[in-house]
Amino acid sequence: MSHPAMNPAEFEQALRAKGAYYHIHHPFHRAMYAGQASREQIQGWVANRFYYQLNIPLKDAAILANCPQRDIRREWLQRILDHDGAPGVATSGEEGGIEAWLRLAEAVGLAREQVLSQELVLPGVRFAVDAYVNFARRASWQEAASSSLTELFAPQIHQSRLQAWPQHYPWIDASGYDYFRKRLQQARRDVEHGLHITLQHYTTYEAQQRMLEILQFKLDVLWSMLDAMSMAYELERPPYHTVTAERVWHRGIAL
Ligand code: AHQ
Repeated sequence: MSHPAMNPAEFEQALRAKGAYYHIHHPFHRAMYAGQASREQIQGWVANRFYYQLNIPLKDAAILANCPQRDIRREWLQRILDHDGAPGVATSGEEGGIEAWLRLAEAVGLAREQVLSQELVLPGVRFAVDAYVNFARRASWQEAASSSLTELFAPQIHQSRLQAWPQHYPWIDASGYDYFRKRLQQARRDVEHGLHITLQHYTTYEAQQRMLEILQFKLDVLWSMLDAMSMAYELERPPYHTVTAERVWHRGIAL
């Protein structure tokens, strides 16, 4: 039995209702906002989230590669510049989100080199992020564009960090908060564009259900990243903890 399609307002409402599952509600995030996170937990979160930030431009480049529409590409391109920084821009503050995240890493007491080495990235985080990038490579550009709409809920999460962290974690250098401040308006602009594409593209009930399934997949990506961090940094069950007390990653030959 086929259902009538939701109208744009109903469809947007259904998308926003998924906010109930946003990772702002994850215990790891709740502990962070409540000031209960240790220095190691915050450092672990920053080092692991770096892998997500690093991969956003690859995900967005996959969307560009799959999109034949110039007008969409010229808007979507901004997302890559937001993270990688505009070419040839040396002025401070314009080096992009990945550089700003490295400043956040230094602000929480991590060394840039260690974060860039990805040695702290947990397998579960890597798998979740890689699943997101590989989805974007394989899916239609519209489906991949829609999967970014977890950012409908992102301004609130950035705002909550800007409010909670300075009071709970005075040991974090305030220069590290530039990233969250920048994302406040970038996320709002991205959502406007992503929502426009999404509300236009999915015009049958079945297609709309498919999109809600895609949004749930992305919510699962974000939630499971924090599950891996909870195992390692809260439950003291990092990968291979029954075998060794050492952190395990293949060191390979020093190139
Ligand atoms: O910093 C974030 C970011 O740059 C992006 C890009 C966007 C996407 O394309 O999927 N999603 C996203 C998100 C960022 N920050 C997360 C956070 O909790 O700080 C939230 C995340 C998202 O909501 O998808």
